[in-house]
Amino acid sequence: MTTSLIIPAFNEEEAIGLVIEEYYPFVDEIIVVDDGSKDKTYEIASHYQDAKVHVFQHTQNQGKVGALLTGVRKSTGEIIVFTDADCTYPARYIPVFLSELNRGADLVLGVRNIEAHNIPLFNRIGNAVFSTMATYISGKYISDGQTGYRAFRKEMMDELLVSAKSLEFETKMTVRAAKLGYVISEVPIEYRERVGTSKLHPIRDGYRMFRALLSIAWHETSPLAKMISVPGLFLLLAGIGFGLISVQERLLNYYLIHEYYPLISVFLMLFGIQLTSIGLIIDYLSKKMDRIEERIRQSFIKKE
Ligand SMILES: Nc1nc2c(ncn2[C@@H]2O[C@H](COP(=O)(O)OP(=O)(O)OP(=O)(O)O)[C@@H](O)[C@H]2O)c(=O)[nH]1
Ligand SMILES: [Mg+2]
Repeated sequence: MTTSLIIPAFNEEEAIGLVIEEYYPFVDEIIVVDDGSKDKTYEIASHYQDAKVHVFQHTQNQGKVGALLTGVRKSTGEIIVFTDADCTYPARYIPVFLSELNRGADLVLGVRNIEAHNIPLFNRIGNAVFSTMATYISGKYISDGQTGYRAFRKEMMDELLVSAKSLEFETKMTVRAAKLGYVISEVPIEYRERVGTSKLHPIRDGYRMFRALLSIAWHETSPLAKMISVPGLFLLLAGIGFGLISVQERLLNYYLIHEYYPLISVFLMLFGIQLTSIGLIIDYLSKKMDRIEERIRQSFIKKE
């Protein structure tokens, strides 16, 4: 089976050459997708073009997911490996990934356990939140759902139908694979300090992370649970609103202009909390049912 490595690269002139050289002996094809870089990334990568290394360019920046998908489309291998263009993920794990795939894994994740202090604090917090969410949604323990170093068979990507444009891509891919019953294998890997400057902007990326989490929660929550929880959350917010108005009136005027507001506030908050909790319980049970169904389906497939 042939292996294609996909490297999305955005302004990585300092690292891209080192990454191509390091991975060269381990794979059959290297696809570099330059994501509209403003520096010399494209020129440097092009320098390595040969029968094995292919370099593609987005004229405009499309983000990491866009670059990964272009890479998958252009690749010819049966096995796809994703890595980053910043020298953080060592190439020496590729043989381990491939042997995991041969042993029956469908998706191999490089779990950043070794030298994990090299992961920026902001990313570490994000990873913890995403991985907890992935574990809750999929029912399988996922320790690093956001890792960018992963290997899988190309056809799995088509079956997963991951709809994501931003940070949620990696976690959604992991969650969907777990939910559809694919075997996930975790390989502990070293995470090195990045070469070149970090592109993290706490505010911009914090906002993106928040949106990504909302997107995953929205897509993975059962429809009935949403129908109950969403109105519940609105009632809770309205209750808090009435409560805050009462507190403000009490502090500014020493008496309440709207004397029924505290009562309305408590009523709305209690009702809101109840509805939200019922929604969450329904969601939990429906996820459990999905898993039982999946297990029954799997046991039928094995018997056949
Ligand atoms: N940030 C960013 N990365 C992109 C983009 N397009 C492709 N990439 C590549 O995606 C990979 C991951 O991006 P990184 O900037 O390393 O993101 P990170 O690992 O979360 O954070 P740092 O390494 O601290 O910057 C790198 O290989 C980038 O070159 C893009 O639009 N933005
Ligand atoms: Mg990085």
